[in-house]
Amino acid sequence: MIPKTHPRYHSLVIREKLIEYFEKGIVAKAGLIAHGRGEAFDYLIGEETIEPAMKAIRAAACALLLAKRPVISVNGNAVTLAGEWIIKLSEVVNAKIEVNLFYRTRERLKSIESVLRSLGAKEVLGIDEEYQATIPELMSERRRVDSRGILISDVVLVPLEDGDRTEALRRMGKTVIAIDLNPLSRTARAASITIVDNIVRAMPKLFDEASKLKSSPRDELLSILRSYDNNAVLSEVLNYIANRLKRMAESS
Ligand code: PTJ
Repeated sequence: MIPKTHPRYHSLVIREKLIEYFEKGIVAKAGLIAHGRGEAFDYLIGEETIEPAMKAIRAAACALLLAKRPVISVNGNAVTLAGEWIIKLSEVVNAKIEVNLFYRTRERLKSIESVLRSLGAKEVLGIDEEYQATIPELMSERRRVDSRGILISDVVLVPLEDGDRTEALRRMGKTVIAIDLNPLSRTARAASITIVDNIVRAMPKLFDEASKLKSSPRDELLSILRSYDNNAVLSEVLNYIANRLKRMAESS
């Protein structure tokens, strides 16, 4: 039991949940390592949603609302850290939910499906073998996609993705929205819109933004999306980190 007064209470609660879900077979072993990497980058941005991330969240909300066939791709870490927000967001932007795993086993697919269903998901793609298709040129298990979901999607939200698949999805002409705390990762660099923020903070904000923008005219959404520049936003993130560290170094 972690005392509420502990200065890192929230961070410790998240770690405990990941360990618990790892023991239940939902989070992959490498998911625990990935989280540690994410935490290190979260320290660098100050564990808050910074302005460049907010710009990306706004653009991502527009892309999802404008999409004809949006899909939210779900893995072990994403369902553990943001399961309920995945469902809420899918409802507001009318997106399909697809389980897509790097460390793919039948057991993990089924466990993640049952977590999503217990949180209220009505349809979960990526489970039924009958609809299995493959992404060309991709060797990892993540090449297996659902023919009703990612295969025919135009916009895909991929929290905690790997670089190879992000690049493969871009080559297929899809708009890829990544949530990744590491602004230097291949995923962050290859995505169309990169939200450099912790999934725990980014998903509720993405839901709020999509709910607010849902009634906006299409032209307004298009204009926000067209004026978005992912390379410029990634540069803003790096400048933010550099300036923050410089200020901290000067005051210590
Ligand atoms: O459940 P599976 O089998 O699909 O496996 C999932 C993992 C995460 C193990 C798999 O996708 C993987 O190996 O991912 P990577 O290549 O390690 O990339 C994960 C990225 O997510 C890294 O750049 C981390 O910095 C970042 N990250 C980790 N925790 C968070 C995060 N980004 C946002 N929020 C987090 N909480």
